[in-house]
Amino acid sequence: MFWLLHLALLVVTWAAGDTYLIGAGRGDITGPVVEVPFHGYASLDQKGTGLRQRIYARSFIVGDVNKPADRFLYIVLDTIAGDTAIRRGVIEALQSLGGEYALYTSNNVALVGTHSHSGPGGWHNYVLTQVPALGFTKQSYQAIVDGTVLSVKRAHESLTPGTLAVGTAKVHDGAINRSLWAFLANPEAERAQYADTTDTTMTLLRLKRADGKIQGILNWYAVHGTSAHNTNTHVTGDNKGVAAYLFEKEFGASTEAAPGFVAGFSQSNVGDTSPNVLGQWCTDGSGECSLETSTCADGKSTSCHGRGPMWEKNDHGIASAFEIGRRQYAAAKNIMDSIDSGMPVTGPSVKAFHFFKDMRYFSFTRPDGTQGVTCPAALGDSFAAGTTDGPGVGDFAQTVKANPFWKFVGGILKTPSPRQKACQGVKRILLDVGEMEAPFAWTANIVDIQVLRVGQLVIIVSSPEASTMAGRRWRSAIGEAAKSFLPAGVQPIVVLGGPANTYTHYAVTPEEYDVQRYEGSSTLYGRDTLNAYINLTVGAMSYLSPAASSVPPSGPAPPDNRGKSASFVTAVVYDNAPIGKKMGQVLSQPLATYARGATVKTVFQGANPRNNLRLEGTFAAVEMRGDDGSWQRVRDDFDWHLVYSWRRTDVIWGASTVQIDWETVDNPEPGTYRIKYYGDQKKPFTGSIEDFEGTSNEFTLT
Ligand SMILES: *[C@@H]1O[C@H](CO)[C@@H](O)[C@H](O)[C@H]1NC(C)=O
Ligand SMILES: CC(=O)N[C@H]1CO[C@H](CO)[C@@H](O)[C@@H]1O
Repeated sequence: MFWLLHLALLVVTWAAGDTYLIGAGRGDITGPVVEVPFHGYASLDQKGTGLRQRIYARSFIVGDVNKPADRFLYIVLDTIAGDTAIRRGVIEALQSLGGEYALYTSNNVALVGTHSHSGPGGWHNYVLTQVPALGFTKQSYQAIVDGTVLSVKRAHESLTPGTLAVGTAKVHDGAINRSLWAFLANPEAERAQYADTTDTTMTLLRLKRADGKIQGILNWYAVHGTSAHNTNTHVTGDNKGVAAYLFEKEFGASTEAAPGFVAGFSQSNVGDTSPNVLGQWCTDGSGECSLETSTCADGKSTSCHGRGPMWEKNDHGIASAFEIGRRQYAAAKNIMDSIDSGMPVTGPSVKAFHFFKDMRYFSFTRPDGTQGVTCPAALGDSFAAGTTDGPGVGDFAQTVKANPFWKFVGGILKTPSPRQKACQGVKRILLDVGEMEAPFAWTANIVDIQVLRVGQLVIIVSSPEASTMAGRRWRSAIGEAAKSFLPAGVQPIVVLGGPANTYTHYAVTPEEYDVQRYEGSSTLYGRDTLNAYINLTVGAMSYLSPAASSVPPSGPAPPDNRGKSASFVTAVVYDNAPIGKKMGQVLSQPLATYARGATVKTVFQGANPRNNLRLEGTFAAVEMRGDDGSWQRVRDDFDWHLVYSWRRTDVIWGASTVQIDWETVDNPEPGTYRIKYYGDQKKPFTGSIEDFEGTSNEFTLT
């Protein structure tokens, strides 16, 4: 009798929506914005020269009100990807805080990159990704770890009972498929099930507190963070950074939003998507690039470039990044308008599982019953060609002489073993990274396997950049498995977030692998990579069932390479103002009057911003004069349209300038304004750091 009643209650709960513990928080992770190579395109020339937009960690916590230890922490980082070094650093820091922070463990923490290609590099665990970053830059690493931990603290402190709802919208103009030739290799019957060649659905989760305020939103949509080109040298979160900025700025100021409202725009099955929605064109004037190989008249891919919606601006892709970000922001706003009639998240329990798996010769049973096997990591020769969004890490040969990091790693290129060659099948191995251990591991052979669940929402946490079709197959397999423990009639909602936890390049379908375009060539563990991820995640789904009371064995720990590397980024020696000039002095004043829409330009005597990252603070600000004559800050480094640029003008003397540009296209009120610059000088001889500021003349905006 009792159990019948219990069952009835359970059914009611599933139907009516449930209360969970919810929390969200944001932290600044902006590392050194100058002189450090950006991570993404792997172009050594792409070293930072300034900041367009601070980058952030955004943390979301969902827990079971009845069993608060059952929770997960989903972190969205404005970085290229999640990473083993960062994840270790964050979990260690949370564990050392003790108390309830000990609840955040490797089992339930997911670290997901937005895949922006415009942030400082040098924080990775493995050699391969350190090469274009000139090694391991502690300052870069620490900024991300510290800012992430702060975002978790804020999310944790905001924890309160609340509800979750899911809504969706189509974003047709946010991405195109950049590897259509490979996509077309998938079976026709399978392709016929879908209208589009990339996933056009944005899925949004709203976290609403019991007091009616909205603590945050978290959504998933697949589009590469490559709107800004490999010639952009200002730090930004690319298109997803724009979307989050627009959403937080507008919605965060509304009465509906709780204090500390956070908007997370998470990446999804990003593999073969491009934000360059106007297609791929040859810069030599020969029209569109070839479908099959993305090459131009000269037979090479170097002059083939994707075009963003604002490509004609010729501004390193900045306006296109804004536009692709705006489209995602607009979709998220649309979902919010009707989410109360959307899908409430229902059902008892919050569960998570994570374990490590060594992918070297892992044999398993494929969905069709045949045997599959994965291989040590390797990159094929199409990897060197890069993509139409920009060259990959692959211009290795060109960087051998120029890059001092090569002397450190020895430049050893290994000949693959016969077993490895056979295992990788059609892939023509260029870099046998999974068999290279000198001076330490070149890339991950041990991967993260993780899935999270709250109610009927299931989140696959994907280390690789899954291609469109790979993501579809993976989600559908996980959805089928989830049905075994969801009540009859409750449809699972399955999303995929990545690249997460450790970067393992790509995962394409076996059919796409056979085509060996860039994404297939970068599918590290061979033709069965995707099937292996599906086998491992589906095989562990019982840990997500409401009845589950244990977590899987953690598996072999990946190597900790944080102490093993070196940095070849030169330290700041000192800063000096030229004789007769002062730090912060204005060298070029703004005009007296501007019409709104114009760009206000001010140049200051400056110092190297690496002396103090000013995390949670600002290098640049705009102040507006109030009626009482007092000055109020109205813009800072958070704002996309306030741009900070640093330039070394005298290397020997240590002199530099800072230019602050305010693009007044961001709806300012007419009035009287001034520009502020905040800097930190490294003093000659003593090496001590001293802060200073600069203030421009007033100007009028009409
Ligand atoms: C994964 O492969 C193993 C080993 O062959 C097999 O026992 C298991 O059933 C497979 N799991 C799934 C979910 O297919
Ligand atoms: C439906 C769709 O988005 N198709 C596009 C896929 O990408 C190619 C270019 O790579 C476009 O030409 C298609 O229009």
